[in-house]
Amino acid sequence: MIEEQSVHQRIDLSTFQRSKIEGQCNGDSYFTEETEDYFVCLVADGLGSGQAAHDASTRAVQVVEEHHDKGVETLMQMCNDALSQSRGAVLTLFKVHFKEKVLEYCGIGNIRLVIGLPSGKLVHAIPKSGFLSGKPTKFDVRRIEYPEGSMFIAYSDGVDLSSPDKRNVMRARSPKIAASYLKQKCMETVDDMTCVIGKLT
Ligand SMILES: [Mn+2]
Repeated sequence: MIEEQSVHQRIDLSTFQRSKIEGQCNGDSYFTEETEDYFVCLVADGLGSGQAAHDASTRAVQVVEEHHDKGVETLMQMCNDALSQSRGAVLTLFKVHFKEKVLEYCGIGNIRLVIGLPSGKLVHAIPKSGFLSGKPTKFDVRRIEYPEGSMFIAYSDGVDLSSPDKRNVMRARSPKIAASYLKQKCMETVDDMTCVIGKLT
């Protein structure tokens, strides 16, 4: 289990990852970065498992790491290009613009993104089905306005959350508390798992 906690200027963040088989390489990869103006997060799951899956998801991470100042749609296109001649990957990318209080997101395949508003309402980002491997694809970027205190959780398909689980996460006082709750829940590992939880302050 690999865990990280960090409090940036605007985002309180907690993440964890676990490989399907302890000690083996994880086919999931993620990346987060906060700048003065925005926060960007990518969660990618390489198709299959092992090294080839890891290589695919890492390619997407490298793109976002190097070019996170670009727009969501451009980054999706660049990730897609980077994934040609690879196993392919599913991924969700989102960018939070602090000044506008807008979250922009785009997803292909089975990476979940749920946003919990302070009112208790949950917004489920609906990803497009399929995966990226360099084939021409149109990307549908959505945006929502978020009030201060909203939370988000992005996770790969190794994590299985019920509706009560999601509500518990969003009601938690901090991402760290939410992550420790989920780690208990997700003891049974059927697939590589990655979970990124954040609070927008
Ligand atoms: Mn998976």
